[in-house]
Amino acid sequence: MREITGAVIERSGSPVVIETLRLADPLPGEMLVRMTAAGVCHSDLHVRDGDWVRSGPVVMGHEGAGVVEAVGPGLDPSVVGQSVALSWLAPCLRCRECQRGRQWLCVGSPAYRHAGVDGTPRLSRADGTPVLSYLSIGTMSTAQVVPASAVVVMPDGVPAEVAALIGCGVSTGVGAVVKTAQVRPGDTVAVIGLGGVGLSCVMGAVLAGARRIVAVDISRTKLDLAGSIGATHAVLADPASPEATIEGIRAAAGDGGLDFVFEAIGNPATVAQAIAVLPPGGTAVLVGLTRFGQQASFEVFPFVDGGRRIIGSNYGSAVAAVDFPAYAEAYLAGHLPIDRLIDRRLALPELEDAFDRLRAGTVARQVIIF
Ligand code: PAD
Ligand code: ZN
Repeated sequence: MREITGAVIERSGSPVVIETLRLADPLPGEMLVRMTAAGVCHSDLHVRDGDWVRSGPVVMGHEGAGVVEAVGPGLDPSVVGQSVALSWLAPCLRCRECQRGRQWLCVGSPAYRHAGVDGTPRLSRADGTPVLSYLSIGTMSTAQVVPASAVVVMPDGVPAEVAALIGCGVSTGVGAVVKTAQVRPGDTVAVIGLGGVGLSCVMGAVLAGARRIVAVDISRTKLDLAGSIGATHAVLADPASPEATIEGIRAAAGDGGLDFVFEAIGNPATVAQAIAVLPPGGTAVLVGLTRFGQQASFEVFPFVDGGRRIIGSNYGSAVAAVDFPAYAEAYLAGHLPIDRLIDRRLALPELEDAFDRLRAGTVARQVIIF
């Protein structure tokens, strides 16, 4: 048992309160991790703003890195002291999807209960009230007890803030391109929405050898950032005239048209644009997540007639134990400039301000440094 400091929301839609909490020791199958960095992803904002209904009280955060401080009974203690990145989908390793290697579709993960491996929380308030940990890792806290299958050791030399981003935004965006869509050298790609996830799609497209990479956002600053990491064309989107945006993307894609378009916002209007912009044979890859219950629409005849496709990409089809070290090595080799995505570092008590900036769209990726 120890005391930690965590960013708690009472329920979806409530503001963040920084609280001192009690953290129980790890059970078999769990590890105690001292957090070193935690990214602020729009998925946290979906929970904070009540777009997604989740139970509480819950410690926020699902993108993080840390150092293993202790392991539960029966686990190999040699991991103690190692720098790690955390997966927000701790695979159960037993369900059919895990067994067939599709861990991003795991149905038995403790993450869905936002608790420890046995389904009970490790955190509590001084009065004994149990407190959940978002996706079982609740990274916006000084330390957490997490499922061992969420813990991935990082190669030497990877900064904590880079490891944190590998835990969500990078794996989601790069993986959508190289794993889910399997973009090939010479392909033409567009990315709509250039936050941490969309900029990671751009990095993934560069890694995959895409010939043309069309970046689309309402912010010129984000377009410039995308250009500096390898986007070849920029389209300033105007939400008031979607037709002009669609024409701009088509023109930037050139004669061959787009092989793939990645929607990295989670807005029905831009989902519709991603589908509308496709040439025959093109694929829309939906990465952004909407509010619960939202629907998008498209004209059916040309979609079918043109053999177009729509695919959803969860967690960039990540198998964390394999992909996280690979992305880290790609960073070290200079092939994934992950550090370039980070444009603000903050302390845990500044989290509400960080959410304000994310809501306003004025930042790429913010990272809490512990
Ligand atoms: P973010 O808010 O940092 O980025 C969104 C970007 O979209 C910003 O740069 C905006 O300026 C831009 N934008 C907003 N409206 C428009 C518009 N109409 N046209 C063009 N650009 C626009 O978010 P993020 O990068 O942290 O996350 C993006 C989404 O991805 C979000 O919905 C999040 O919940 C989702 C996500 N999905 C997964 C997954 O597994 N599929 C994982 C992690 C995050
Ligand atoms: Zn995320």
